[in-house]
Amino acid sequence: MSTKTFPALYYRGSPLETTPQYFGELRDSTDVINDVATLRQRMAEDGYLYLPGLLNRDQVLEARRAVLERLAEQESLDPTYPLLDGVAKAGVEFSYRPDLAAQNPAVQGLVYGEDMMNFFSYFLGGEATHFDYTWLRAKMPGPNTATQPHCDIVYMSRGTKQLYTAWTPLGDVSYELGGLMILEGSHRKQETLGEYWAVDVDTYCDNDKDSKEHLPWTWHNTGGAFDKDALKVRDQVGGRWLSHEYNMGDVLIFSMYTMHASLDNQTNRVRISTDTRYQLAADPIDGRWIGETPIAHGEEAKIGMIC
Ligand SMILES: O=C(O)CCC(=O)C(=O)O
Ligand SMILES: [Fe+2]
Repeated sequence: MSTKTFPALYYRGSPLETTPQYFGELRDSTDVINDVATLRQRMAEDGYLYLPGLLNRDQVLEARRAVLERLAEQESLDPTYPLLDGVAKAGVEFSYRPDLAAQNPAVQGLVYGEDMMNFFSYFLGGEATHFDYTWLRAKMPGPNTATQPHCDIVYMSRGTKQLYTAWTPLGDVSYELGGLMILEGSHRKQETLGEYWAVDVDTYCDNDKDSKEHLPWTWHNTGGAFDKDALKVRDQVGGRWLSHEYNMGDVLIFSMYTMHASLDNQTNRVRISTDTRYQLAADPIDGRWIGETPIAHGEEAKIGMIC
C-alpha cells in the first residue's frame, strides 16, 4: 500500500503528525450513494459520510460569490486580487460569521435546496427538515482561527439526537487552507466522552442568583470545546485525525457525537464554509435554532439547574 505524504499541517500553530499512525484521509462514500442501507451502516461505523460532489458546483460558486461580495463591501478583503480568490486584507481576523449567511438567498438556497434536502429525506427515510439557523465560518489566515475539538451535541441536544451536521465548503479547500478534520471512531467512545456528551452549554447553576455564570460542568471555560488542544485530544480519546482536500460541491455529514476540529489556515485567503443541521420533520426539534430569528444561545435559551 502506498503511503500518501501530506504538506506540513498545523493546528493552532502546532505541527500535526501526519504519519499513518496519527493522520489519514476521510473515506469517500460516493460509491455507495445509491445504497441507503450501506450509507446508514457507514454512518454507524464511521460517524461521518464524506460525499464529494453531492451539491451543484455552480450553485456553490454563487453562494461563495455572495459571501465574498459582503466581505468586500466590509473591506475585509484585499481589493487588488480577484473577488473570487478571497484574499484576506492583512490584519483582519475573524472566524465565525453567521451574519454572512443571514438574508443571503444564494447561501440558503444551496444548503436548504433540493440536492441537500432530498439527500436527507432519502438517508433518514422520511421527510427531512432543517434548523433555520445557519452557521457560517469565514476563517481568516493565521493560527488563531482553527476550530477547537468539539461534538455538536453540546450545542443542540434539546430535540432528536438523530440529527446530522452537513459541513459545506464554499470554495475549494486545500490542506493549507485548512478544512474540517474528524477524530476517527470518536462517536463510539462513550466511556471517554459520555460525560462531555451530556453537557448542554446553555445550562447554569441556579443555586443562588450570584452563581448564574457558573456552569455545572468541567467544560465551562472552553465554550463547549472538549479541549483546546487537538493533539492532546487525539492521544486522550484515541483514533487518528482524518481530513481531506475539498472541492466546491463536496459535503461532509456527521453525527452529533463525532468529534471534529479544523486545520490552520496557512494561506493569505479566507476559508469559507457553512455548517447546517438536518433531521426528520416528524421528530422533536431543538427550539433554540428555529424560527425567523432563532434565540440561539441567547438569554432565553438558558436553563437553570440546582447543582
Ligand atoms: O468549519 C469549521 O471549522 C467548524 C465546523 C463545525 O464545527 C461543524 O461543522 O459542526
Ligand atoms: Fe461543530
